[in-house]
Amino acid sequence: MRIVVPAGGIGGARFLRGLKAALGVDAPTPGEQSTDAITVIGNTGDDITLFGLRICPDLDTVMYTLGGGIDEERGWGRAEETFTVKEELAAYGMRPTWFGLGDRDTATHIVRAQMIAAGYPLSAITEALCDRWRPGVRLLPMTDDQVETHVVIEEDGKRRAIHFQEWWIRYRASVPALSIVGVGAEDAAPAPGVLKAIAEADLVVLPPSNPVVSVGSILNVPGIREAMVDKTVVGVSPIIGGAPVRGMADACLTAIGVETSAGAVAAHLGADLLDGWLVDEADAGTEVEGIEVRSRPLYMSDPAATEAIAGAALDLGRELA
Ligand code: GDP
Ligand code: FO1
Ligand code: CA
Repeated sequence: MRIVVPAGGIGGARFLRGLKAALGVDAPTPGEQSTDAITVIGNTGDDITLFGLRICPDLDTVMYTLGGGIDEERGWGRAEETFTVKEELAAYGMRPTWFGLGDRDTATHIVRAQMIAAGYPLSAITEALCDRWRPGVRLLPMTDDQVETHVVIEEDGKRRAIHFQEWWIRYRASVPALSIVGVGAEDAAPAPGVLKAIAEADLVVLPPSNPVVSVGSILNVPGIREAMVDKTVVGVSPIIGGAPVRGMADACLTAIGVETSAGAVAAHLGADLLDGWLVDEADAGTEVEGIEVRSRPLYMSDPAATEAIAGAALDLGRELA
């Protein structure tokens, strides 16, 4: 069975671990995992250039999580991380100081910077980085073109757009987002392999990723949503009991005029796209016209619970295919 998963960072990556387990794609020896079963279309809207380095938080979160290099507690960046480079940059007066640039993580960014300078597209760079991490999935960026999510805020009566990372990390999304813009999205093309993977997929599974700045950014790349509409698509709600489990999806949904509820997110994704939608038990009774909604526990509290959620998504997908 071939599955395509458009994924953001932490929510996407954790779900993918469960999906790999549910599909049994983990071989006994690391490095011999089959990468045929799951193609991940990674969100690159969070990407930012800092200190001359192109940083791709969601691609790296998926790569490190599935490759065993993630800091489990934080959910982003490398395990056993130190921040000496960050401190030294600050000592030079380099800005910004709010971004947690880890020393181990910096090696990844240097490899990426060197390959960008040599003319390689992000898709080739991601493949090269995955040669080390062996995530057990095929990880494709949504696009090789530069797309950046910016957030329009109001300050002293004036509107200005800041990078999504600044809005989230520096302001913790406490400044209301008036709108969220995917700068460059209209002119972006799906990365090589993305449309083919969708065309050949038996099932598209939307993980519990941020519906606006993760899944939304991926679906906004011209051609991707359109290609998925023809497939069986099932999704897992990132909203439980009217709130995100973590992160700022509520602030993002408010910015685009969508209520923070499992049902409203499904309706926003659209009945033309979504065939099935898993909501938490807390949201049992949710109905969305044209979409088959099922309720079950959706907290990815441990590997077994996460595998069971992924298994339920697969079951629903098989049933609706
Ligand atoms: P990010 O890029 O790191 O923000 O991660 P994603 O976009 O992939 O996922 C973020 C979303 O994951 C948030 O909206 C959370 O509500 C959701 N999420 C996190 N943990 C869980 C969980 O255990 N269950 C569910 N259903 N959603 C979760
Ligand atoms: N998240 C933070 O809250 N603070 C940080 O300093 C931070 C640094 C960082 C560095 C590399 C990386 O891959 C991710 C990083 N994140 C950090 C996570 C990231 O900003 C967000 O969680 C996602 O982009 C939100 O979708
Ligand atoms: Ca993200």
